[in-house]
Amino acid sequence: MNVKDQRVAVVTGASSGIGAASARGLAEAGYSVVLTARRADRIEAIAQELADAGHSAAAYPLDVTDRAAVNAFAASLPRCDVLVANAGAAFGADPVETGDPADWLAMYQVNVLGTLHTTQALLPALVASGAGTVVVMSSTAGHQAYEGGGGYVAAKHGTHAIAATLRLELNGRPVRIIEMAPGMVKTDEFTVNRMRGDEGKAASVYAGVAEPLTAEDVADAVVWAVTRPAHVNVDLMVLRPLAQAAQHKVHREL
Ligand code: 8X3
Repeated sequence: MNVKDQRVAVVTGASSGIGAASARGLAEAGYSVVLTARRADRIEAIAQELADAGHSAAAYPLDVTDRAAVNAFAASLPRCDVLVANAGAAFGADPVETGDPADWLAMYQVNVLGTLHTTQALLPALVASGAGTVVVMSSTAGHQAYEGGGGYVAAKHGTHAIAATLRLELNGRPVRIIEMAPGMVKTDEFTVNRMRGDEGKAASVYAGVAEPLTAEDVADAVVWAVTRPAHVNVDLMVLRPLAQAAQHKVHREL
């Protein structure tokens, strides 16, 4: 296939976890993948790994909270068929009573405005593709509150609101909005970052849980949803490990 004819998938937050796994999955599904994240060395290594395996992949260092940088990135792309708006993070697990407003602001910036910036900037290309897809990575935290969820729950409700609103507003135009809402996923960085580097606290989140979801489990769902025929819109997928019946109902073998 001529590379210029290949459909292009942009993945934000592609340096690790769900983003990196989604980029790998979409490359294997035949997309030319553009990996973006702040850490250039990480995305360049993954792009190289994909290129070595015979896939089309490129790395573009990007902070999704920087609107001017996102606009410049969008202008550099010859086409865009899929956006996986995955970049996101949690900072802290404090109660609302004592949560740090600076953490709340940082979470709003990456989870809500990051999704807004990339979606707005790439929407013209997605519409022009004739069959565009946006995967919005929300969370079960975007649908259900829990103690200590605080600013992350608030921010992911905002991420969910973007997906739900955009789907209505784009009705009649050729862009699908797919919301992925994973529950307990064990990745290298997410919970360690949330617990400010405290590996012990991060490990306790998964204590006794036989099989938390992996980044690859979520990526598998992303690739499945993206590769449905263009008229099929997977509005929302809620993914949890078998051991997590609900946010508060987790089976632990301790
Ligand atoms: C992460 C899921 O349960 O930690 O998005 O909020 S949870």
